[in-house]
This record gives sequence, C-alpha cells and structure tokens, in this order.
Amino acid sequence: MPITPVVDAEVARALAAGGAVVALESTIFSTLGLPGPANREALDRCTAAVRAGGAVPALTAVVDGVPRVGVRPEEHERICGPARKAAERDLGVAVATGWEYGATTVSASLALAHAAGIGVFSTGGIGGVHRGAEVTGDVSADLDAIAHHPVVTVCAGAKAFLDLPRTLEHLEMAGVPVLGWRHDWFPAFYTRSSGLPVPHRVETAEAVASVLAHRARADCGVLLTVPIPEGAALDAAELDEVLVAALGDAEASSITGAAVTPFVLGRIGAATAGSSVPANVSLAESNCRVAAEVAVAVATSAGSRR
Ligand code: PSU
Ligand code: MN
Repeated sequence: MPITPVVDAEVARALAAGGAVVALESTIFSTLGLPGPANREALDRCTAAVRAGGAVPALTAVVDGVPRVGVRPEEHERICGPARKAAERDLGVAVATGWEYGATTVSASLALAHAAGIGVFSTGGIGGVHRGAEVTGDVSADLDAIAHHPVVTVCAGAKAFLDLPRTLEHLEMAGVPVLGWRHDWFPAFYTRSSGLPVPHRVETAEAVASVLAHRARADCGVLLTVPIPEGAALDAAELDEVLVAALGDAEASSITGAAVTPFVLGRIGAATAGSSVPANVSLAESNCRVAAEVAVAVATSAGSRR
C-alpha cells in the first residue's frame, strides 16, 4: 500500500458525503514559496476563496512525520513558517525520518490528494522543464505527478524562468490534457500569456469535470490553466530582465537540484519586492476560486453517475 495520509475530520466528512473538496499545497505558503506576512495572507485568502465557492479546502503537508490532508487553522502559523521542501519522492523519507515540517510541492500534494480521494487541486504555478534542461536534466517532478494522479491541477501556468515550450512538450508526451480557462494562451504566472497557445480552451467547470471523467488513462490528471486576473498582471519585459538575472545568480552560486526553484523565487521576490508578491497572492486566490467551481462540478457529475 502506498502512503496513507491522515485526513482531517471536516475533509473526510465532505468526501464521504460526495461534497466538493479542493486540495492545496503547502510549499507556496511556507517561507520557501512566499515571504511573511504575505504567505499568511495568501493562505487565508485561498482557503476563504475555496469556501466561498462551496468547497472544503484540504491543505496538504507533513507535520511531525505525519502526512496530512486538511490542516486545522490553529496549525496555519506553522504552515507559514520555515520548512523542508517535500516533493512526491520525499514523502516516504519525511515520514520514515520524522520531518518536523515537510512543505508539499505540487507533486507531493497530488500524491496525497489522490490517496485521499480528492479530484481537484489548486496551486500558484507548477514546476516544469528548466531552461538548460538539455544539459542539467532538471525537469520538475510536478509534470510526471500531474500525469499519474487522476486530479485536476488548477494553476496560472508556470513562471517564465522555466522553459515553457519544453514544459508544454513534456506534458504532451506524458499524455496530460492542458486546458485554458476562458483563454487561448498558456499563461506565464505573472503575465496572462506566454505567447504559446494552450491546446484546448474551456468555458465551464462542467467541461473540465467532463474531461477528467472521460480521461483516456485511469491514472492521468488534467492541467487547467487560469491567467492571472487582468488588474494584477505584471509587465512582461521588466520581468524578463529580473528572471534572466535571477537565473544567472543561481548558476554563479552553483545552485542545483531542488534548491533551484526556491532560490530563483527568492531572487525574483527581492528584485520586484512591491509588485510580484501581491500578484502571486492574487493569482493563487483566483485559482482557488476557479478550483472550487470545478470541485463542485466534479462532485455533481460523480453524484449523477452513482
Ligand atoms: N513555482 C512558483 N512558486 C512555488 C513553486 C513553484 O511560482 O512555490 C513550488 C511549488 O511547490 C512547485 C515546486 O511544486 O516549487 C517545484 O519545485 P521544483 O522546480 O524543484 O520541482
Ligand atoms: Mn528540479
């Protein structure tokens, strides 16, 4: 048997009743993802957006060596603190060696959500194929996790410090349907379009639920991309300079492996202090709003098939 998370009582009740549930990752809310106090604001606004949409939020994390799906508000302060980054492959290690706080990435969150029977997951941006991956081989485990858990991942695309064309190619190779929420372009996190067309545009949550229900492989997920809200988007040209500088710093500092993404995120945050953090919070909240709608549609369609 693979990992069995401890599911919070409210989440378990919702699942047993066939209700709508949205899983959330914890890396974005830890200091690895966003600086304080914005990370706490992000967590509060994300969980509120899920609830306002009629779904129950299920925050995933490893706390005191226990894999969890659904973390109580009393524990949120800890979630917003320092953490060890836990990808899917780290979950077993985090449990076996009793990590105090393993903040789940997209891949780990999908594994825990799937194990708990949750069909919808919301995040900020996914990891992808890194620039220079043809040499370093650095491809986020997020991509294969999306391809191997039957869960809808709702995201604002991926940050432009990644190689977005190759990220889309990888998702195609892995058999993942990539959808654009009322939008024709693959979003680039802080900006609404990467300039790359999204393979399929969808207009409704019911359509997304139907794509999941009719997936070609039992173990395959769906990627739903939602562009950052108009008013919150940043200037693409300015951002590009910051991204290039951040990547140069990472290389000069010999940062590799799992440390690359948090390092680059930190540099982008520092270089764009005032603007990137509110943009990040706003897109995370917007994704949660859409994810709640999708979770309601998934629950309704599962109910009618019962
Ligand atoms: N991109 C962001 N913010 C984040 C992450 C990515 O804009 O917080 C985090 C997510 O948890 C994602 C992880 O799953 O980084 C990917 O890390 P890596 O590139 O090491 O696979
Ligand atoms: Mn990596």
